[in-house]
Amino acid sequence: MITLLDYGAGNVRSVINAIEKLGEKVKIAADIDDILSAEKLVFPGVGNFGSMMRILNEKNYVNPLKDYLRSDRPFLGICLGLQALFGKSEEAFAAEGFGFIPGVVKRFDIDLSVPHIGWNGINIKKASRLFNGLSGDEKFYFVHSFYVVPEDESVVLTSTNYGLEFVSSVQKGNIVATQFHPEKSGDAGINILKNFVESNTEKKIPIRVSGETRLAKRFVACLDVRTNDRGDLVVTKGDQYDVREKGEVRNLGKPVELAERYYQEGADEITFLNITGFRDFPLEDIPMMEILKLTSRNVFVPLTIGGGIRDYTDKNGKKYTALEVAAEYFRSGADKISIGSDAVLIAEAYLRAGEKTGKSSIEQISEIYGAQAVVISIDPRRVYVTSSDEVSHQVIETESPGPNGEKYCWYQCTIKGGREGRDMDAITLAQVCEKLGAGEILLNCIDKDGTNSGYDIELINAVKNAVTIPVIASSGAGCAEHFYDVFSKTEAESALAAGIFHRKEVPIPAVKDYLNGKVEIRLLKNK
Ligand code: 1PR
Repeated sequence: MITLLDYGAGNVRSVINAIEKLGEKVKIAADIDDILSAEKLVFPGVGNFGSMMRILNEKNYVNPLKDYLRSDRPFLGICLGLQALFGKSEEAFAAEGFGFIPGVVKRFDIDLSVPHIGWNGINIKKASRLFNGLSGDEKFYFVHSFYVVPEDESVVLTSTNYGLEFVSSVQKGNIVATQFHPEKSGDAGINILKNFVESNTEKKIPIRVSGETRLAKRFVACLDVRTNDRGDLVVTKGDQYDVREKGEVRNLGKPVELAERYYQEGADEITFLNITGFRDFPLEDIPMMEILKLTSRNVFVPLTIGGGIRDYTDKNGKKYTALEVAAEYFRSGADKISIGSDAVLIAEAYLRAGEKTGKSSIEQISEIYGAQAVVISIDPRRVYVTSSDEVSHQVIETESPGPNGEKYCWYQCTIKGGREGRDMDAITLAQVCEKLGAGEILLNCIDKDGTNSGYDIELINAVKNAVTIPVIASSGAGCAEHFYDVFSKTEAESALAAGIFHRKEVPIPAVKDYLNGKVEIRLLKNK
């Protein structure tokens, strides 16, 4: 029996699903006794070091956890569950960790995007039963802005390279902890969990121990979801955001089935966008929650969900906050949430006020769940102008002139699924949202959406050069070469596609085959 510590933040459902997938029973610790009597304890932590330690202290769990660690019974800490083993963290100077492993938690200070989000490798430093069945060149899923620095090198199990070499897992007796998320790292991650759950495995050092690891470029499969006219929830796909064909909503398949297919085919992340979220209200939108719960049972890569995340008053006048909506999504299996229309309104309010209020959904959700859990989905369209000072927006000079030969354009943000243009440009929106605590930009492009004509490289470069957080390039992929283009002509960390996967024009394995050896990517083991 595995005892799991759920202190209320983040997506523990995926850890439970992964361990149950291994045929093991999971019990969620309900009180101090459950911790002290645990045979094996798993501590998944997502979010913010300060709020984690505050909640653990409020529940009087800190001392029982310290006692458990001192008893040297099997323990697996994940992400913040690793950082909690240390003393001080730069994320919350006032907070005190368990101090079980002497050392500190530092923030990445590198000239790469922070948070470190994506699939990276591990340099194995010592033998461990955790590595049974691994060949050593697997990649694992990381999503963090801070890393641990132990005083005693002997506890270091693995390191990983991202601007610097940092400790990505530790082991002290039966106490192991990883910065990466095994429950979100596909088969390689399930393997690590299996080795933790099964205690009769001997120590191993895999055959292929790499010297330097590299962050892979990420492939995101996106499922635009809405109800069709008969009320069925379907995966649809727009053509420049128009999802109707002969008046009918295009139906490209069932969300859960498609998500599982893309996972099996090697997608590094799956994104669900509830494209009529601006109309509906997620907490009443049970089918969308069900999709997430069902998908997270069999899909062990990160899940992002977007659509309708905003403060809301229901028909009975009951008020809900965006934070409550996000919390329900995280509890249902999401790792990240994506905010679309509301982000534009929040940025407009910020620019009017000229200062942060701490009240926006971006600020509140990133405060509790961490910046890495907040994605901003931008829906811009090009507006051509004859000169760069014709408008007060951030304008770029373009290689593809406008209908009247205009050499300049700006990218107008829209809300409500492209239905309403706003007096805001996409570059400014991305910059403001980063300031407010967002951790990643999903950069769509209405002009390119569903056209198979390739990504808008100019837009992606303009936004990527304006922010320090990761950017997901989206809209327009029509062939494997388009992925090579975006990864060779921009610094985008990820590339998202939808139509070509739904219409089976270019399956994910074919894209990865084409890019293998050209770009650092995550390959499935049977490759
Ligand atoms: O505004 O917070 O309620 O969120 C609504 C979400 O739904 C936003 O993330 C918005 O991008 C999305 N959305 C709204 N309407 C549409 C539509 O298509 N009518 N889809 C829509 C956005 C863009 C991409 C698409 C890529 C790749 N779709 O996600 O998947 O363009 O497509 P391709 O590879 O086929 O070219 P809120």
